[in-house]
Amino acid sequence: MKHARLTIALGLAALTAACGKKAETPVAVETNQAAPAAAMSGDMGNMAMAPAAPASIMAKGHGTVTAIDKAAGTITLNHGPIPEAKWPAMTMAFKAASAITDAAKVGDKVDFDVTLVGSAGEVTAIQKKP
Ligand SMILES: [Cu+2]
Repeated sequence: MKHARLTIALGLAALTAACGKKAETPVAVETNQAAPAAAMSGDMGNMAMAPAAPASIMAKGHGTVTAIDKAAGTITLNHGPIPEAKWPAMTMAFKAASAITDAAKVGDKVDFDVTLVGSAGEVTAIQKKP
């Protein structure tokens, strides 16, 4: 009995340790990026991959459709602030699938879902406001 209890206690300790390690991971990543000297002698192909693509952010927005380019697959929206991306209100073009560019019309007031990567974004869903 005593032995079994000890095993459980050790298991919990291991879990706790794992959590602590996870929290430290971003620090390790930053350290790698701040050490280009070591990478210089290495493979240039890896260097190009090193500046990791910015994380994508899923966000919701509200705005007005100001242009649609079905051939280019873009929709331009005059949108309000998007706090998830720390974006102010602006007018900009987003990538959009044909289902979205076909459904939307210039002048529509819409709520939309958007996936943002850096300064670019793709509208993944759009809903016209009544
Ligand atoms: Cu914008």
